[in-house]
Amino acid sequence: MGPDTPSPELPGGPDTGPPELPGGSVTGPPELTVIIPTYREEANIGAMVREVSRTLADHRIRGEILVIDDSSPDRTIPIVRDLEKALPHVRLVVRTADPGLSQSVVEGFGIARGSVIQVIDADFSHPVSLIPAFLRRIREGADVVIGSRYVAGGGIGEWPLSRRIISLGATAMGRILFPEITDPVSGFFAVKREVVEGAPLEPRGYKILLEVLGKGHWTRAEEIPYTFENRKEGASKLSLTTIIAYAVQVGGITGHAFSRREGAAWRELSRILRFALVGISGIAVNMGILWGLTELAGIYYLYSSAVAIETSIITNFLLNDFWTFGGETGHRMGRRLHRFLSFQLVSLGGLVVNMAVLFAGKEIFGIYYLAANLLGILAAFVWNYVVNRNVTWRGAA
Ligand SMILES: Nc1nc2c(ncn2[C@@H]2O[C@H](COP(=O)(O)OP(=O)(O)OP(=O)(O)O)[C@@H](O)[C@H]2O)c(=O)[nH]1
Ligand SMILES: [Mg+2]
Repeated sequence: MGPDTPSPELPGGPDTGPPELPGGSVTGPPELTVIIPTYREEANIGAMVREVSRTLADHRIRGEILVIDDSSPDRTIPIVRDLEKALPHVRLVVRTADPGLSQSVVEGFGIARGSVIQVIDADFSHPVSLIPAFLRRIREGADVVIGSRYVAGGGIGEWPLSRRIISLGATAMGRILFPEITDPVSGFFAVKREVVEGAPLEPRGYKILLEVLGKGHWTRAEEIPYTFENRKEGASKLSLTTIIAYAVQVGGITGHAFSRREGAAWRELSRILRFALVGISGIAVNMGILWGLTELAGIYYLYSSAVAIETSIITNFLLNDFWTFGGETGHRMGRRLHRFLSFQLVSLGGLVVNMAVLFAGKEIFGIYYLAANLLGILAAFVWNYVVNRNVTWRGAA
């Protein structure tokens, strides 16, 4: 389709903006910037830009569409150039250096004129029809709105098992930092411009949302369920380097949280640190009681050990309940007993995890048993933290 023959259903740009919109002026800055990163999307981008355009017009949203392309060798650029001429609210940016999805999105943040920024894939994996709902949530006070595949009502299309596993692993890693967010690596999200403005984003990985959550300025994040559809056309670009880049990114966000000492990721990391310190104190309690009962009271060492283990579970629980999770989940005695019971059961599970890893390490992989036990302790720590965080102290902010 040439620039001179816009199809009749295309909104004509600023002059179609309804005058009753808040802010009034039809030539004023857009409220919403929709960023569409592209690389070799000739098969999708034309239809995608038109669908976004139509959705904005239908909902009377004053918006602009920013296509950020990494010098695609296919027809992506000429297609968007034509649309740019036909639709005044469409802009194309062609990048020539430092290619990458996250880099492109961050460049888009820098030039977006809207006070709200929406990011969406070009391949119809994300439902365009939800864009107005994202904007509404932001208007109602959210700083970040995330399209989630993992809240009730969301889902993923037919993914091969390998992709499911990679995606779940990435999500799980992200959830350690942001336990209240079910899909912290979603590529479909909206933010207030202030969230990313001036934030020290280092767009290395594939998962720009995690970077935004880790380093942006936000307090209220909400999720909207959606079903991820497989790309309509074109080839997938997910690779091993992507996964490595993601791990580096998680490391970077962790470092940032430690240096800044505020924000959601820091709250969670400092909690993990407190949980670890409590665990170490538990070892001291366990050893001290075992020694005292055996040496001073002359009790058979295995009986001493049973008392020592249970005492350390109790002191660990109390320290975690009052300190690690700050008593934020209610002080009523009944609730506390309930949490204790849960903690006790999780600790037993930790014992099993520890022994299973010890056994597998020694018998299957031939690792020296003390080294294998260290791995077991690490695995039990991860188990204890993750399960207690999400079950025993599920509600902790
Ligand atoms: N600017 C830019 N955009 C990219 C780059 N890589 C991917 N994209 C775009 O980012 C969006 C998501 O990329 P996809 O290739 O769809 O990634 P995916 O959804 O994980 O995998 P598939 O849909 O299976 O290909 C699409 O709009 C791509 O065109 C890149 O290096 N630079
Ligand atoms: Mg895709």
